[in-house]
Amino acid sequence: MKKPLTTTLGITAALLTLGRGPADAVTTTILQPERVTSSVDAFSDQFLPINLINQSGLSTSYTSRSTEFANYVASATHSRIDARNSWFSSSGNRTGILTFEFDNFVTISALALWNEDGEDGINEFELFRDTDNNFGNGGTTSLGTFNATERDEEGTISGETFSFDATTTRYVHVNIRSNHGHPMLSGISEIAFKDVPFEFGHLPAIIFAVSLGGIHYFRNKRGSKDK
Ligand SMILES: [Ca+2]
Ligand SMILES: [Ca+2]
Ligand SMILES: [Ca+2]
Repeated sequence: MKKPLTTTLGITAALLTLGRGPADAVTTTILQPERVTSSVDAFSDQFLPINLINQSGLSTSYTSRSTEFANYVASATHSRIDARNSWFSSSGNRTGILTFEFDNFVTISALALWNEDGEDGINEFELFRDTDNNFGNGGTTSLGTFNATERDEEGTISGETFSFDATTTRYVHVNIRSNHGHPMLSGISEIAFKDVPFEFGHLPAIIFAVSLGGIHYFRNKRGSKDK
């Protein structure tokens, strides 16, 4: 009797799931996006979205995919507005969508944020992964809704981590829904992501699962032809 292809694929999927280990078992590093765009204009040429990902204003620099994530976010601070190294939306736009892009598919499990200080810093935002860099054409999956802490106007800005279930994607949208009270605009100092590295130790299990699925499929196909 022919085993349906869906059953074979189901077994393969289950084995693939078993092949994945806990992400926390390996060191996670900080990941720098390649590009960032905004759905709204910047306040001026001194406050472009690139200031969000180029490490401008951070107290110490990091090396993407090398520097350990948690320790870095806990210790690095960002300077305040004076140094022109943050992003600000144009006047009249307190909300907007920032789109981050990686050169290849990456697996990420957290966003690191250095907010803007004071009431122009962002408050509520929803995070999405997407099949492309266009928020408006669908293909999005929500990774969660979060609230960023309001930062002291007088001090340097501390990093903050927002965790979500590990996901593989090339595109991430930050949909900014509110700020901490500024009537005209919103700003962010820096954003990076937590990289979940590919675990080579699980490669044999994944190859085995895929092979098994293929063998099941072709055996069943041949078996049904014989009868
Ligand atoms: Ca910056
Ligand atoms: Ca401010
Ligand atoms: Ca899309």
